Amino acid sequence: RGTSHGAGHPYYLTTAIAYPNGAPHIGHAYEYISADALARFKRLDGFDVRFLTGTDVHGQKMQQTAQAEGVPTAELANRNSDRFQKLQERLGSSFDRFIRTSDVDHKRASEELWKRMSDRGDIYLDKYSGWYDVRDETFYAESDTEVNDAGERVASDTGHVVTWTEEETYFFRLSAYQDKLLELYEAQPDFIGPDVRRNEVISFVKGGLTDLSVSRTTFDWGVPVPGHPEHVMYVWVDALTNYLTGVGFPDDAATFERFWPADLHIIGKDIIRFHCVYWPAFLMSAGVELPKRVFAHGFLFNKGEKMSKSVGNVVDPEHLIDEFGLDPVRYFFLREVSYGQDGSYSAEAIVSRINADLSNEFGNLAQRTLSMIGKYFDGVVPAPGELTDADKALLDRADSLLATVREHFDNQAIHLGLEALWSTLAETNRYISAQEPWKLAKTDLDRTGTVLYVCAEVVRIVAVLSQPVMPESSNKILDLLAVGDDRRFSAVTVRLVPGASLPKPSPVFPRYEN
Ligand code: ME8
Repeated sequence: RGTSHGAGHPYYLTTAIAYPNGAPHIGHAYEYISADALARFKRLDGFDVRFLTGTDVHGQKMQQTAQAEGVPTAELANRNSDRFQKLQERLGSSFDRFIRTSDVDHKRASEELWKRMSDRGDIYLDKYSGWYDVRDETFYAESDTEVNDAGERVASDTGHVVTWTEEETYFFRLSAYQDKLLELYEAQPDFIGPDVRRNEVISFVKGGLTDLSVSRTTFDWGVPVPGHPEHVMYVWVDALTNYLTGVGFPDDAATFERFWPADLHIIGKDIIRFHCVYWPAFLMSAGVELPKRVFAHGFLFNKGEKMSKSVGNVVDPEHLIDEFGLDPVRYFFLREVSYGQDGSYSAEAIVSRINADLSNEFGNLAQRTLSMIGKYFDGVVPAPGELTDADKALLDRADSLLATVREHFDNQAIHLGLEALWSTLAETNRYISAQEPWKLAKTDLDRTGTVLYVCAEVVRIVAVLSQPVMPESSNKILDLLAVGDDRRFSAVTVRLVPGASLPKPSPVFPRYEN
């Protein structure tokens, strides 16, 4: 693995940390699956990956939910954080740490970041009065709110009800960072992806930044402000700091120096302002290096409709896995939705992907190839003879997949990586139909062996490169091809070994029958 592309270089990626005020939903599952596929690809490609995820337990919403349920806030946080962690395990997420912002080392990291911002002169005490959305834990200027038909004051962009708050709080001098942020977006064009989000952030910052209220005194569920324990930090200050805690800030210098700055923060499109405006400003103030990239995925909708408890269309991700299986669900979301855009899901769409893409395109090709190797060659990988132009073209195409998939995954275009793999499978299915190895077997066994060898090679390469998306199924296929564990990394150039005995083939992607 030392000679592989990543050559053991560190790569640090994170997901957003969810509010555990309720059960996880499909939107959360989608974020975890996609971040996990990116993490797994980097590992496959030889990087020393650190993948952080977890829960964001503080804030007014958590405290209010706990009060409404009549349980202590810490109990609600623990109970639901466990559910988020179990979901990730069920999804096959390969995280290295599941952080909860109640963890002891996180308090230490948050205090340290605060002190550094304060030492810089960017924190001051003042009176805050304005509108607050508890659901999104967001402050709004009056001009960003309106009165709805029901006579309630709501945030103009989300329609969520806001409440008037007036209290003495600490402020962060965000206004001082407007020019520095604009320079950042200019100098580091990759800082925000996709482009539509970058443009959104730039126009928000150009519109002018006001100082940000960063502490609260009307409730106590949070990290106390150093030296002023009657204040707790605004939940987003400590939440964002989790990315530093996760790599040992400030005490474990070795881990921190190895993995910080983060290579990639994966988040949903609704929280770009926090990650692309507040977060880099906090870090600049504290004198900490900035992350290299923030990528915002889109929102998932149930048959095009927003998922909500009142509509009753919230699907438990565990039920989808029970019904369709883990790898098909992972494949579906990553192939069906253009990563970075909104997407929709439905049982019909999932079934159609399972039957068309997995069962027909990939499963049948693997099964036909392997069973013919069984039938005509006693399950021993045939040695290829002289290659025709058609053979060479197909193998060249399969050999180029690693570079193609790498480029797409490095741009977070997961769907395009999968599209490249599947269009090669389609090409291979056309090849096998044209070559008709089942007919050739009657007249020319050498040529049959060459055709099956070429097909088996494509199946092997696609299986190696599908591991980040479908770890279990891809590995089953590699088992059937007798590809050793030491040949399942990105060094796909090692061809199948003629003469190797294969196990008895069994279908990996059954059709979904209702
Ligand atoms: O925002 N489709 O937590 P959260 C896709 N605690 N993604 C969705 C989604 C949907 N329908 N609904 C939510 C928070 N998400 C903060 C984050 S990070 C320092 C703190 C995504 O539980 C959402 O965009 O509301 C976010 O990335 C993640 O789920 C957690 O959302």
